[in-house]
Amino acid sequence: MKLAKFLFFICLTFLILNCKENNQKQLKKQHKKNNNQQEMLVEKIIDTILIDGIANEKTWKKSSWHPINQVWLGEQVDSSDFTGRYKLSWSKEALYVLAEIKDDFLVDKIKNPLERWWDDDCVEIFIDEDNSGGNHQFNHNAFAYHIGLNGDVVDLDAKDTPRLFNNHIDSKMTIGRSNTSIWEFKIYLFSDTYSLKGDQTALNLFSNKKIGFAIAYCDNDKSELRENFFGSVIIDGDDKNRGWIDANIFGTLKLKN
Ligand SMILES: [Ca+2]
Ligand SMILES: [Ca+2]
Ligand SMILES: [Ca+2]
Ligand SMILES: [Ca+2]
Repeated sequence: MKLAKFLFFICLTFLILNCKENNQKQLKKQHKKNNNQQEMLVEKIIDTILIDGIANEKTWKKSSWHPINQVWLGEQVDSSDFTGRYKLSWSKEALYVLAEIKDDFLVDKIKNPLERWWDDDCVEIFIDEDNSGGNHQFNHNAFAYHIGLNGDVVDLDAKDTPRLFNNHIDSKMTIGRSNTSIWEFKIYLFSDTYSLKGDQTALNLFSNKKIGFAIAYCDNDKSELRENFFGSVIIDGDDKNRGWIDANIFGTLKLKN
């Protein structure tokens, strides 16, 4: 009898695991992202970018701003509560992002970076290295990096556990006048076979490469929970808080020399 029970549980576990894997494959297939959705061209760096939160590089001076102006959660607010914009560039080593965020109250009250990281102010950067689109909730088909005010980088690992991915993004933020912060990011890219215990060598970038990308800001000012969530891409439908699950909503970057 005991043996029968044991065999039953083994079979059940196998079925559940198999089902989960098939579901993820199915999801990837069903929702194929447009190869050029909300496409933007990104020019290569023309000088070395120092990650110091100061945008005095020639590369930044000649790049244009793009808005972070889509309400993904919460409501439209006035420009002193939140205004955000960003610039992009790339090198063989990494993708660079400069973000300028105006936020009236900077909140970092949850000391453990792995606890409700989205309820403190943070920049969220979405990366789908091969622009495949598809589900990435419990796998590394894409990443949803939350970068806190102190530079900690948090995402879920392949088993739904929050982890620090501080070796994926170098960043520095400085606070200037009028509650405006300047963030500089150097983002290393990893393939969908990435594992925390595996090889940590980042991929090389090259001209004409396409990358799934979006950037957002989680704004909390005076509340227990996040008040608003503003993103860079237009998301159809009522549920706009889908970036952490679904890489189909990301825009597309095309790298140019
Ligand atoms: Ca700099
Ligand atoms: Ca605010
Ligand atoms: Ca992918
Ligand atoms: Ca805030």
